[in-house]
Order: sequence, then C-alpha cells, then structure tokens
Amino acid sequence: MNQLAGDDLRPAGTILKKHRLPPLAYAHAALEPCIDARTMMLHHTKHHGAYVEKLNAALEKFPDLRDCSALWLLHNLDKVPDEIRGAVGNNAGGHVNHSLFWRAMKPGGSGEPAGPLREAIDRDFGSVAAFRTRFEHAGASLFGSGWVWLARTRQEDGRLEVITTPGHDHPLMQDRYPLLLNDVWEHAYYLHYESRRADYLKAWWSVVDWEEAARRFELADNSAERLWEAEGGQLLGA
Ligand code: MN3
Repeated sequence: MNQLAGDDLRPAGTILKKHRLPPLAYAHAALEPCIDARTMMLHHTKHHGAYVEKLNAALEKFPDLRDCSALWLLHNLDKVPDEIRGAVGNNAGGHVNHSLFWRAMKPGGSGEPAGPLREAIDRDFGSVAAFRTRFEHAGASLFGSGWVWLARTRQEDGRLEVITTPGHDHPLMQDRYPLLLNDVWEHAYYLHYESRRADYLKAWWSVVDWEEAARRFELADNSAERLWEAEGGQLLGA
C-alpha cells in the first residue's frame, strides 16, 4: 500500500510497526539562547511525543494503515476511515511537521543561504533580507496555531513562496514542497517570549540550518518521486 517511504514496509512475520518519536540531533539546551532548553524538552518529548502516541492509538484498530508512513497518511486522508480521519490528520501532521522542524535547525545555525537556493531566493524575493521580512510577517500574522514555510511550488517554474498552514497542515496539501519551516504554535515560544511571537521569529534565524533547506531545494526540482524516495521520505516528513 505504501511505496512512498521505504523504511515503512513490513517484512513478513514481524510485529506491526509503530510510529516513533525521532531523537534530536542535538541537546535540548543546544539552541539557547534562541530557544530555551525547557521549551525544547517539552516541545519534543511532550508535544511531539503526544502526536506520535495519538497517531499510534488512532491506528490501533486499522492494521493495514499501520504500515504507512505518517506523510503518506497525511497525503492520502481520503483513504483513511471516517472515524479516525480527524485524529490521523492532526497527529500525522504534527508528527511530520515536527520531524521536519527539528532538522531545520542546528546549534549556531549555518549562516546565510548559499548556492542555487540563494540564487532562487534572490530571484523570487529580491534578497535574503526581503525574504526574511516576508517570512517573519507571515508567521506573525497567522491567526491562531500553525506553521510558516519557505516552500517551492510544484508548478513548472518551481518558484519559491512564503506560505502558512493552519494547525498541522503540510505544504503538499497546497501542492508545494517544504524547504524551511517555523512553528508558530504558542508552545514553541511562549515560556521565553510570552506573547512576543514576532521576537521569536526574528531570533529564530540564528539557529536555521540553511544546508538542510538547500538539500531539500536541490531535490525538489519538480520531481515529486525524488523527494518521496530520498532518505526514506525524510526530506518531506516522517
Ligand atoms: Mn510544535
């Protein structure tokens, strides 16, 4: 059923898989002072952890779907039974987006975007500074909980756009590939920034891993298959 994330295929005779909380590649305190250690600990183990647990609970009675990656489920909600569609949409989305989010950051960041991604940013936004302003504005203006993204359209021109998604929706639902994302749910910033979401968005650039965004960009050259297949689907989600 699922050919989109290679590590999800179940060898005969093994127990049904469960979705797992991916480990962070850095310590909870490693993104300070931009993101404090307690926020990271709660965000990763409690919030992301709860999405994983609830996704597994929703799939408990549907063994066929337990072989599917979270990204596949999110992209194929029409094939998910009515009674769990809402729970699967919310929690698969939470799992996918947070898995991308942890990898979008690294301690100390990686400076400025470079190479073909930089050229595309300059082409489509005018400059990196103009892109950042647009991204911060979109994130700050998003009503309620959601995500702000640098995304690449799946149209032929492959232009870059800043978009937002409500809740845990994913850019593929808007026919776009994710390159970079920031979480603007209050749980992502409230302990340190309180209601100052705009300050969080501005500080966040110091921990962005542009090399990861560039890897996604270079694979997203209008070939969905390459992104789906690359690294077991990891470049698109979980
Ligand atoms: Mn979050």
